Amino acid sequence: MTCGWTSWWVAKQIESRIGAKRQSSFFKKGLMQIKLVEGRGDRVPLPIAWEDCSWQARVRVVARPVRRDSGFSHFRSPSRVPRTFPRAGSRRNILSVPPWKIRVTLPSSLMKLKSLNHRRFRLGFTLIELLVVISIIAILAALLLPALSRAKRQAKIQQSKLEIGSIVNAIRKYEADYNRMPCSSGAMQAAATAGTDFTFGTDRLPDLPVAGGGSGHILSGGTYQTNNAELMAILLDLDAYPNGQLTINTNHVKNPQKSKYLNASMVNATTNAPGVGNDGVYRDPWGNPYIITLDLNNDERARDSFYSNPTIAGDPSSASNPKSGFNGLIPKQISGTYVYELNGPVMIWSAGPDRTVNTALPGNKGENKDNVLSWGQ
Ligand SMILES: [Ca+2]
Ligand SMILES: [Ca+2]
Repeated sequence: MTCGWTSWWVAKQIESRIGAKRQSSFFKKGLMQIKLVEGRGDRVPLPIAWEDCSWQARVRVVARPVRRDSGFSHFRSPSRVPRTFPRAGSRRNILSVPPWKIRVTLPSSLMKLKSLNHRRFRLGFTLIELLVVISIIAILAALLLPALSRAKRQAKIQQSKLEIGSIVNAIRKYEADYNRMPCSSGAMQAAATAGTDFTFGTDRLPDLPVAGGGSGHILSGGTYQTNNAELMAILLDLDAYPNGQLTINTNHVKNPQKSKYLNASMVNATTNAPGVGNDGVYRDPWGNPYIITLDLNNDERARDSFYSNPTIAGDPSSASNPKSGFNGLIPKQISGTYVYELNGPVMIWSAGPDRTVNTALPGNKGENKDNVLSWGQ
């Protein structure tokens, strides 16, 4: 098979080299024939055949015809045209059509001239074939990219679940060793004053993107606000944060056994980097801080400042009043209103792949649906 563009190009070269006008060129039974119009209008069929294509097959005339003496009678009939074909595999091949000799020089070993009786094969591609291959690759890429994106998303969710589980285990081990929760005196006092639990929220951090109204700031409790860096200082036994700021665990006052309860990756960054940053904040795979709530009023229930909201925690499919809690949360009546708590001492959650929360939707809807939780999943 010969690519059409190359056929045309070679034909034009032959035409220019021998100074003849090309009437037409065509393929017939795999044989390219170029009809020339010379002198008295004789048609000169030049049998040329080659296999494989190349973009720049060079053609050079090495012997010019003696026009009048030999005339064009040799070529009046295609049947009288000597069918001389180049030898297959030679770098330079002579197409001899007396009195002309046309040399076709192959630019690379990819193009080989062969006789028509020789078995054909090729190593090159036509433009159409290349376009077909490119189109197939594009279609496969379009099919694979969403699957890869989903796989990457699931991998991050799994990573977040593992990290949340590791934090829960670290807190429970610390509690078992010291018979207290790993937190500062400020958190303890705030919880005691409010008579409730304490949430390590987004203090001194960018607010979570929020839908449904509100600031997206996750409150801690009372007048004392902080984030999970305090917890990490104790669980990782950090005397100072990587940025040099002293922690609440300076001189190991909160962890005198100097035990490292958590194996978290430390990252040389302050914002939006997964892992424990220079500021000591443990961020999820999407760069948002883990929100952690500890039971500090010792009732073995944790009340998170976000998921205690009945709008978020109430199960919309429940017909009862109050509604059943989303993912196992328990409604508790306080001063005529209901809040929701977890039947356990620790709650940890992440805003998930969309990095967003919604204050007006239940926990299993909208922006809250992809949140990664330490409970009920
Ligand atoms: Ca509690
Ligand atoms: Ca979310």
